[in-house]
Amino acid sequence: MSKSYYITTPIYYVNASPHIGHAYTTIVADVLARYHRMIGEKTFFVTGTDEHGDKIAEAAQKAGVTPQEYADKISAQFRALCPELAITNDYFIRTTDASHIETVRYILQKVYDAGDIYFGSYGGYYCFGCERFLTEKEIVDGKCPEHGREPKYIEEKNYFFKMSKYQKWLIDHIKDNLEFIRPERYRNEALAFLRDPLEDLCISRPKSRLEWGITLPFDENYVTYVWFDALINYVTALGYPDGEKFKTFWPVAEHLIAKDILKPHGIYWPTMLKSAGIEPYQHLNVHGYWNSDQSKMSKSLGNIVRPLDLKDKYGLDAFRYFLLRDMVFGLDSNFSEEAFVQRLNSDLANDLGNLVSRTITMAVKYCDGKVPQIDRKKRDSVLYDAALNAVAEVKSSFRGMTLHKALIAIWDFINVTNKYIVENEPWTLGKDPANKEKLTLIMYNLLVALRSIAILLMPFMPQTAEKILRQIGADQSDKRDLASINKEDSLTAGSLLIREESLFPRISQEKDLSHASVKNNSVINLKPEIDYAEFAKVDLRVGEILTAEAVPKSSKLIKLKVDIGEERTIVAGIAKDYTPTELIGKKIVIVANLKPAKLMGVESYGMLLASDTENGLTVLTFDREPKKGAKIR
Ligand code: ME8
Repeated sequence: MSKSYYITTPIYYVNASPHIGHAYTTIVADVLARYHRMIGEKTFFVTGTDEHGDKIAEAAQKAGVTPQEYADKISAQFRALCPELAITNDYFIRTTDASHIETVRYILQKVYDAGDIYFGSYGGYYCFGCERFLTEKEIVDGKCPEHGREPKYIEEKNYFFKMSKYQKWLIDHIKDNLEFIRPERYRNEALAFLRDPLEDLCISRPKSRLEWGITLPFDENYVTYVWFDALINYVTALGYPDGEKFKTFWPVAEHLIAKDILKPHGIYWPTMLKSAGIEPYQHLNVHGYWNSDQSKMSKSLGNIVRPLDLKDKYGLDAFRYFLLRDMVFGLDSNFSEEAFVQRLNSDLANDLGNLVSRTITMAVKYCDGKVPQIDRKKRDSVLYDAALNAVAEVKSSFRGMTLHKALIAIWDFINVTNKYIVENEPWTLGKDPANKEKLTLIMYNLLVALRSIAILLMPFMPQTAEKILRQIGADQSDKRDLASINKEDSLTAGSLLIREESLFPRISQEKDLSHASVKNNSVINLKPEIDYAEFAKVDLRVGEILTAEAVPKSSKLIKLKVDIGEERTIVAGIAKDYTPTELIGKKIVIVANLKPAKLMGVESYGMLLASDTENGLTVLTFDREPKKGAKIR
């Protein structure tokens, strides 16, 4: 029997439109689903929307419509995003679906009958952003750190789930199954949380305060707490309790979330499942945040990047590639359109796009526009080995949820293939008819390599993979899976090669994309006033540049080692204005407490200050010798 695979995304709140954070999780889930289908596993992929609770009721009220009307509208936006991003979900769930309401009530009754729900009174600080009561430890400076809002003290009679009863079981389960919550940093975070006694979970809201929810099966006056409702979607989607799908897919359930919702998924959900007599899910896969200007993207901060804008501007596969390549799964990443364009130009237009276009152009020219017939015994080995290495790396990256490494491995293979062209110089061989056999063999090997690259790219960049396969004359009956890579019959001699337009046109970087600077402007565009306390939060230091080197493949970035009393790596966008050598020894100004950010794969721990001149940038320095590491006031 073939293996099965079940992948879920969070179901998104319908209080705001999708942004790249949502798009990222859904795209990662899609890559996983496509990969597992490709390796022959029976796959089920679910995404959807979370539609009950205070947040939605509040947003609907503001918009002057009913919660249902509001939910219908925003849920439709999330649903429409799926085909736009080539998402191959098998099911789209809404928590307002009748089947879901029925399942939630069924599970509540089961947990109630097991004696795990009681009626009591509770007073605590409630964050409407998190839709949950916060513990004292979670409140920082009187506010919820996630939403920057003061939680509200609420005291009322409610139903409680005996979560505390399952604390020991959960700790043991997490410790016995080291991959249950991954990567490791999030397992440790969950275990750290479980070091304190677990409080019982308030799972109801009185209808007198909130009506927009699922009525409790055992008390008409209460609706279900939104998290208790939402988490259950993962089993509703499989037809729990009776569905055949539940039997097949629940034992292999993989949840995918960002770190914001680790607690409900890592603590509430497993204990709920345990109480309801359902086995725990297999893995909780947790990724970091896409930040914008170093803070989490959120509607309230107004730093949202809309996925469809980027897709429309640069193309879907470029967008998918950038998100998957630039985020190390588990860590935060800072979104910058400039870094996006750099990747598009270097990895996609230069490395991949050029490889495909020159290979097809040469193959059309030297092989009469068809896949050539060759003597199988003479098949070359360099590219075949490189393909097998890439396959092994890709497989291990999928096992370990390190998708960026899979892309690095595919690009290593692309680069080996580009090198093969340079070393073999088909254009020189083509000048002498005596080289015909050798040239044909080289072109054949290159076409096989293009096929392998296309197959490896299929989960990540499905449209690009399809375009490459079409150009090398592979028809739909071609068995497109990892096992077919390098196989002798993977190309059909005589198939017509089709030269198409370039896969990724280069984007001009003349216009500075990320730093809109105001020059020669009669009105100075000042930012809003801040008080001294806010300014004092910025830790400015004197730093001495110890080493400087260009960041590979980047025309703008330089990696610096700077001494500010301790050694720091800082990546600065000044390569157009300074050579690395002229920077060494300079005393500069550093923002020392900026959150680390990754630029072209290099982690940067701070930022240097610079300003515009008529012809580029100038780095801020001093007119008297400053003390290294000194504070700037
Ligand atoms: O929490 N970076 O819904 P939600 C990366 N309804 N991913 C991000 C992100 C960012 N800046 N912002 C959002 C909810 N996400 C609940 C879930 S599940 C039973 C209920 C992604 O609309 C990421 O996957 O706030 C995160 O966990 C999720 O959207 C939160 O979506």
